[in-house]
Amino acid sequence: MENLDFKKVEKKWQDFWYQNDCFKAIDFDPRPKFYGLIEFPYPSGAGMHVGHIRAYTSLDVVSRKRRMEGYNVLFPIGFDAFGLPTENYAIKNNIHPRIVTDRNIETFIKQLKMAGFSFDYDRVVDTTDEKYYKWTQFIFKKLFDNGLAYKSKTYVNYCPSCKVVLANEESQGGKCDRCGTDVVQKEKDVWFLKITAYCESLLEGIEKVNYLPRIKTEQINWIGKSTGAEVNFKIKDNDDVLRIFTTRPDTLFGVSFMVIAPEHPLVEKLKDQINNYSEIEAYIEQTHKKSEFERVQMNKDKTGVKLDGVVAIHPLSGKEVPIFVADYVMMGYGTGAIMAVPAHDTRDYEFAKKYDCPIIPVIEGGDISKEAYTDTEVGQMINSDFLNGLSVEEAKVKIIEHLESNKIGEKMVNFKMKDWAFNRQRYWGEPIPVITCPHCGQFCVDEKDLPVVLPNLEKFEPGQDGESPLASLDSFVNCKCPKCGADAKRETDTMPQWAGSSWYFLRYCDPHNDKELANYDKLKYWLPVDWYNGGMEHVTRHMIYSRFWNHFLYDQGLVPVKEPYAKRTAQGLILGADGNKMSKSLGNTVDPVAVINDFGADTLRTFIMFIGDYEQPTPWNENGVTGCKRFLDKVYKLLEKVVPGEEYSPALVTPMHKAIKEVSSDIENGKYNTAISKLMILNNECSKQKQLTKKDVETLICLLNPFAPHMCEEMNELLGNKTPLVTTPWPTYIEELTHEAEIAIAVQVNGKLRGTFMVAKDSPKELLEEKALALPTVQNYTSQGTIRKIIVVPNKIVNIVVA
Ligand code: ANZ
Ligand code: ZN
Repeated sequence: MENLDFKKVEKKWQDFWYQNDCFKAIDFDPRPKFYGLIEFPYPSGAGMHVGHIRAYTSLDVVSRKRRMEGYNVLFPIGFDAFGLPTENYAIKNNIHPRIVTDRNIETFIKQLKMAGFSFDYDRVVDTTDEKYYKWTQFIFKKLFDNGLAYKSKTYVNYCPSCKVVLANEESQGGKCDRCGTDVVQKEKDVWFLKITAYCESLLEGIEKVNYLPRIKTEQINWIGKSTGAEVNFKIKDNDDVLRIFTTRPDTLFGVSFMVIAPEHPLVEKLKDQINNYSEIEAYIEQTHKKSEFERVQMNKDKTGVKLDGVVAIHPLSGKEVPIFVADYVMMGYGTGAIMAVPAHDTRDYEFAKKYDCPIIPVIEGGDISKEAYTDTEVGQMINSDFLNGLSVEEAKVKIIEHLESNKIGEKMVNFKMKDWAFNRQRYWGEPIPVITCPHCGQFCVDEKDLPVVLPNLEKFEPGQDGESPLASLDSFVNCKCPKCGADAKRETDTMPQWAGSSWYFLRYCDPHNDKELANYDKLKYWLPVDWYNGGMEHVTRHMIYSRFWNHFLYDQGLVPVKEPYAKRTAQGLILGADGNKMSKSLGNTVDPVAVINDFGADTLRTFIMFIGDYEQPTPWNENGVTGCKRFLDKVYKLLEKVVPGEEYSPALVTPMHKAIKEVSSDIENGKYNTAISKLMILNNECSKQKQLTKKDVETLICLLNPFAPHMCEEMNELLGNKTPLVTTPWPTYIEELTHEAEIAIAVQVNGKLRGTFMVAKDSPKELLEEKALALPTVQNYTSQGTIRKIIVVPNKIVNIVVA
């Protein structure tokens, strides 16, 4: 028998699937539904990389299995196509980003089809399509009309030489990506979305969904809820108060100084009383050169300046407390001011050592001559007046009671998450649909006037002085106020990269609707997404932003479920063969299209699922590819041995039932690699037989089909079956038939036979050990000494050495 001509066969089945709409999701179909979602790609000019293949194959496997199980499957694909790389490419090559985007999308679709992914290509969305971003703008309008979009001053990365605002990824290491000039922080009035109004809602939702534990943890930390208190410290000889946020109000008696952020308004306000104001100003100047990331680094050298002439008063002891300005305190968190307790906070400790402040322990236990004592579990309060003798938890309750009844402070909750800076000063993004009229003020364009279309430009270069390129197009900027007819101006900032991806999973449910963002009943049928898979790098920003939009749309009655994603998993990176992250400069990249051309899509898919634990980073391995190719070729050759028969060959009954059970559960649990190794074992069992029944081979190819669908369809046809595997039922197993007969295991203690027990063949070592130690005849000996060693010979003997 000839080897499989994979080029011909893969093309043949791709044509078959698409011409027969095999992957079409059908609205309102009575079968149970399954909605599998992968993170839609950014259509870069480089086309697909192997990371895409890993991310998409897993849910393609699940989706193909679900179809065989009788589900109506929605497995869609689209393109997150606004963004910088395309824009920069367009500028460099003087070509319109629209043309670049269309070209890239076309390449992507061709490549996705080559890989045999079972997407419903009738539902493709493109975030840069007017018909799509009309609804992105509509959601912005809803947010705006509900007070959740506002303009505010902030600092942006700015290149004084190019005169443009830079995204974080364009200003790494504090240098402009374009010209290398030092980036400065420039104050600018920009749009924000009030995601902070949804902190509690987003936290509560995490309790109700099935995300991997580490994903939940990342989201919880990102939202960053802290419970503590705000406390007022009076300023001496003055009516001002300095309000601080602390998670440790119990340590109030350990305060030895205060720290305020360089941006804190009190600095400016107390200007006249501060004797060393010029020194303070110089320090603030320095701060503006640092990024927030640099400022909060734990191990960096602490710096600060003491206010000369202004002190605070401790609210309980009445003692004077010095105030410092230091950049390790951020204005954007809490109140922008802290009470410093060097004995129990590491940053305060380092600062106190450097600036010679007293270190007063208030919890007994640590050795504060060496480091701050931060353990809150053990230890009692000391040096703390009415708190003495209490535990930390008790002291927190008591001090908050005291602060509240004396009106010195109150219990307070704070969140790390800030409002979402929702703006770009670039061309290739959704225009923010806002008009400012001298008479009517600032408002969002009416729904009937959406979309505000991105105008055609000759040049896409960023505008001058940090403005968007749209600001230079008078015909776009100047408009008539739709309310009063006066001359008005359009907003020229565009939306950030994250906008279009914040609701694409909704659009997939009804991608061609031009009346609504999606029909409510269709959303009700398809939502929630049953399984969402993507990268760990997207579990905070993208997932939290999109959950926020969905919560909001749910509150608006536009979406039927609050939590959009019922389940979320994440794939590990595919590294280069050298173990490093794949990168052009290291020359260790792998082109998936080349692998498809050389070995076939089935081999690529199987290999990428077999390469290692799905969640872990795994290096590429050329030998693994050829190994998988050999495995598939061997499976194909099984056709040579087939004789008619609707039953399993007697020798294969157990292996078949066992494989069905284990491959099924491995796929459900994301253990794709072990699913494939079990198929390899089954294939070896089959190869040992002189003859195989038709049923033997059918079951094997049904189980292998989600991974290597082209070859399996071809084999199914060669077996004479009329129904393609896409719609062939997934095989079932009988539990009793999944076990081999039991075998006897001997147990020796110090070389003497002390018992035997029966167990299933090929039971794991741990089980044999456990069963051996549980035998009463063995325990007679083990209880009299200590077990030194246990040697297990699988399927034979357990040897216990007792001293
Ligand atoms: C006194 C204290 C004593 C603190 C102690 C900690 C330990 P979370 O919310 O967990 O991150 N803090 C408050 N506002 C700050 C700001 N704007 N910039 C930098 N640090 C700030 O931690 C809150 C703690 O971080 C607060 O509790 C405060 O220091 C500091 F033994 O107050 B603590
Ligand atoms: Zn007006």
